Amino acid sequence: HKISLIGAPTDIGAGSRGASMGPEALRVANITSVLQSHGLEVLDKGNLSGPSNPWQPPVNGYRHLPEVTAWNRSLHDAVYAELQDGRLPIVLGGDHCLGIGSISAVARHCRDTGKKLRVLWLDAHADFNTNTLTPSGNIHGMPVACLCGFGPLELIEIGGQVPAISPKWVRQIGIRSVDEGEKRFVHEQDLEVFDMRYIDEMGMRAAMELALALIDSNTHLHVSFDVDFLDPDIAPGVGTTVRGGPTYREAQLCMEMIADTGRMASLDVFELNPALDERNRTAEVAVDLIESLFGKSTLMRK
Ligand code: DIR
Ligand code: MN
Ligand code: MN
Ligand code: MN
Repeated sequence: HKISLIGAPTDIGAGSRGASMGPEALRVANITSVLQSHGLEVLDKGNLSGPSNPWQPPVNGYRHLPEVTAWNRSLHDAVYAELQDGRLPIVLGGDHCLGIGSISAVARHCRDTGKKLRVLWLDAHADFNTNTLTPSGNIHGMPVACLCGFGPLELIEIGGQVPAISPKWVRQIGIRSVDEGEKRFVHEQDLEVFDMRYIDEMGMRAAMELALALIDSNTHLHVSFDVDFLDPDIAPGVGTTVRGGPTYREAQLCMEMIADTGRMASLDVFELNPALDERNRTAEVAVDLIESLFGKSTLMRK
């Protein structure tokens, strides 16, 4: 696969400012040359542009809905264009509200090409809130619900079909913070969640074996990597740290098992917040893990 980097510098859906600087921090951490060192062809498409963050309170349970819509439309178009061109898009976020534009484009591409879609959602949070369930109004807590058709029309229709995806296509890993109403909704919609309790008891290997089960040569595997998936000890540079996340080794195993499928065809890297980081170390750990997603391994692989 040939890779296209798409920067989406906004924090429009988040509860703190700074994820808008994520794309540049990933570039400073050498994402391009690290991928090139594995023989991959990388084209950095630069950054999208969109409305600035007006920092307003929620309206009808949504903060910044018009601005979130504008950013996601533009990201949808950019991701869809790269996929149509036969390339593997890596979205450099930006907050996780952008998962709506990115994954709705991936779902559209899968409809065009007759592929089955599997979405791996690596996150501390389920991101399954709606405007009535949300405690914050921040749309970065709602992208999975929007993709499954639960959200405002302007967000759920971005990919040209409502819903963009089925909850059955999603596997969530690393979850450890779900709001009260959101919990009930996750249960109701029967999302498949490998939460930290599961990973503690069964191990990352067993969790990933199940999350990756039934992937075949006709599967498009999309990875949506919210950097707050990682334990704050290794990844302090995010807006909403939640203690008790995967360690460096657990995260490496997760990425290596994804790489082993050979089916990852699109990737998001969201919620990196350089304003809260320490000397860019969270960006560096993210790039290190992305390297594993693209097949870095200690020894020759058999
Ligand atoms: C919380 C925080 N569940 C909310 N969400 C996220 O505001 O909806 N933080 N995604 O990263
Ligand atoms: Mn394709
Ligand atoms: Mn998230
Ligand atoms: Mn999160």
